[in-house]
Order: sequence, then C-alpha cells, then structure tokens
Amino acid sequence: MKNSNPKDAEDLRIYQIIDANLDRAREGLRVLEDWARFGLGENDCVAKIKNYRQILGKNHLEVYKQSRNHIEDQCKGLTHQEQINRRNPEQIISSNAGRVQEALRVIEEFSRLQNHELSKIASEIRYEIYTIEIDLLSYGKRKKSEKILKENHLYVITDQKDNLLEIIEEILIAGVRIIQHRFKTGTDQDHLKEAIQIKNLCKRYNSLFIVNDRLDIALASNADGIHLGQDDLDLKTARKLLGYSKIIGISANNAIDISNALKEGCDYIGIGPVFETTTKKNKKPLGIENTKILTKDLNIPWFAIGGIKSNNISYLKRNGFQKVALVSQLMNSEDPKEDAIMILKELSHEN
Ligand code: TZP
Ligand code: MG
Repeated sequence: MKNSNPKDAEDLRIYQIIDANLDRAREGLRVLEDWARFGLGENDCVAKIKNYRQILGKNHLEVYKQSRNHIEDQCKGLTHQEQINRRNPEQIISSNAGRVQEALRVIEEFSRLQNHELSKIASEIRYEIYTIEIDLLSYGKRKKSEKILKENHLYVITDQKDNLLEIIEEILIAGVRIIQHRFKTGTDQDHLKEAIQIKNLCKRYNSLFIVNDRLDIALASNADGIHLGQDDLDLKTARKLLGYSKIIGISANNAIDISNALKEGCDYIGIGPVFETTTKKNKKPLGIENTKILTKDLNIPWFAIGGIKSNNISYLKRNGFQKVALVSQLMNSEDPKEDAIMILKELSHEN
C-alpha cells in the first residue's frame, strides 16, 4: 500500500469506495457460502468461498474503515425492485454472485494506484467467482433432480408409439415424475424433435426428463439427465461433457459394473432385467434373489427393470424392492393413466 494516511478528499473518497465494496463483496460471499454449506452441503465450495472471504477481510484495512465516517453516503438504504422480487435460491445466488463480481471490479479499479496488491487480489477472486456461480447453480439443479429420484418410485421409459405424447401426458397426470426417452429407430432429427416435446411436457408437470443413450440429444433438448448402458459413452466422459447440473443413470447387472458406476459418481442405477422381457431380448434375467444380492448395500436410488408388470409389483415389494422402471406395461396399456395410478399406489404402500 502506497499511502496509508489519507491527506485529501480524493483519497478519502477512494478509500470510502473501497471500504463499501469490500463490505459488499464479503457480505455477498457469505450468502454464497451459506447456500453452499446449508443448502447444498458442498464442502469444497464452502472452503473456497470462506478462503476468499478471509483474504478480503485481511485486506480490509483500518484506513478504509475509518474513511466511512468522513463522508456521508446519500444513497444509503436504497432498495431496487429486483431485490424485492428475488424468490428462489437460484435467483439469490445469481444476484449475490453478481454483487460480489461488481464489488470486486470496483475494488480492482480504485485500488490499482494506492494498493496494487489488493487490486490484484480483487481481480483474481472475481474470476474465481464466475466459476463458483456456475457451480453453485449446477449443484442446485442436480440436487433438485436427485430429490425427485429419491422420492419417486416409478420410472417410466418410452417406446416408439404414434400417440406417445398423449401417453406421456396421461402418465404425468397420474403422478409419474420420471420419464426416460428411449428412441431406437428413426432419424436424429425426429429423435430430437420428440425429445424436446417430451421435455416440455415434463417441465409442465415438474418431472425429470432423461434421455437414453445419446448425450447430444440430452444436451440439445436440455434434458435433466442421461441414461447410459455399459456399451454407451463412459460415465467420466459424459460427466465432463454434461457438467454437474445433469444427472447420470447407469444400467448394470453385475457387481463390477455397479461398483464402477458408484465410483465414478452415477446418480442412480437401473438393475436388470430382473424378469424375462420382450422389450430387451437376449439378456438373461437376473431373478429376484440375484438382484437382492447385488443391491443389498446400494445407497443411491436404484430401479429394478425388465418384465415388471402390474401383477408382479406386489411380489417385488414383498421382497424389499422399492423402485421400478417400466416400458411395455405403460406404453402398451389401454389406459395408461389408470394403470399408472394403480402402480403408484402399489409402490407407495409400506412393506
Ligand atoms: N433394460 C433392461 S430390461 C429393459 C431395459 C431397457 C427393458 C424393460 O422393458 P419392459 O417392457 O418393462 O420389460
Ligand atoms: Mg443404451
């Protein structure tokens, strides 16, 4: 710091600007930190933000604080309508990250001459906050999806049908909250068009929209996640390309694949086929006992899949299965809404 004893009004005004913006940046960082801590439980992020807050605290010199008393701020207490309109955590995070970035930019500019060190620190932290903002928003979005996965026991996978959108809407009206778009034949353009239509429906019903196999379609349709089989793109690459806002589900039917999926951070697993199924031929069914062994220590959501019908769900429930994924039962149903309501009811019963 070049001059720690303000002599003239200009210095005082500059110190006051730095003081006000250090306060602003530190307060904004505290908001981000508390959301990372209590809202998301993202401890690495908490540690990073806390560190920035402390660095700024250490550089909040007495001369800056003293300048506060010298010149009366005429704009104290002004509130903007936008501040009143902030309703959800995402809006709060965005506006506070913006507040921190702006405050740091002001510090960077005004401290450049007297306190080069602080100017440099403000610039470095400002760049970090851009990334932290994206991370916090992504974690938040993924948390919402994880909550839906945890709280819902029925996962419906689509088949190719002329009236697919009607079927899906019926199922959503019934209360299904997880839909996977599985599209095995047809052009990419048709695939994406249908994906976007289903995504819009899911959004209207606050439901998860997951794309099977195709990362490009998942990205282009802004899906909530992707479902990958063992021969699809690997989880690490998918995570790198999708970022942290999307969920990734994996199909597995043996202990090694399950363990790898867990190690690499998948969000849920589809285990099967549990029973014989015509939807996915040439796959030997695991049977109930093997499925039980494979899943006994699983502590993330998992869905039994393959040959599951209205008439064997109670049997699965009696064997401790909580969540199921279905294709043909609902896709070929005469009344998908009624069928889905019955299945949801069955799944909601305590064992
Ligand atoms: N993965 C394992 S079994 C299966 C998939 C996609 C098909 C399940 O279809 P259905 O009609 O519910 O038996
Ligand atoms: Mg696949």
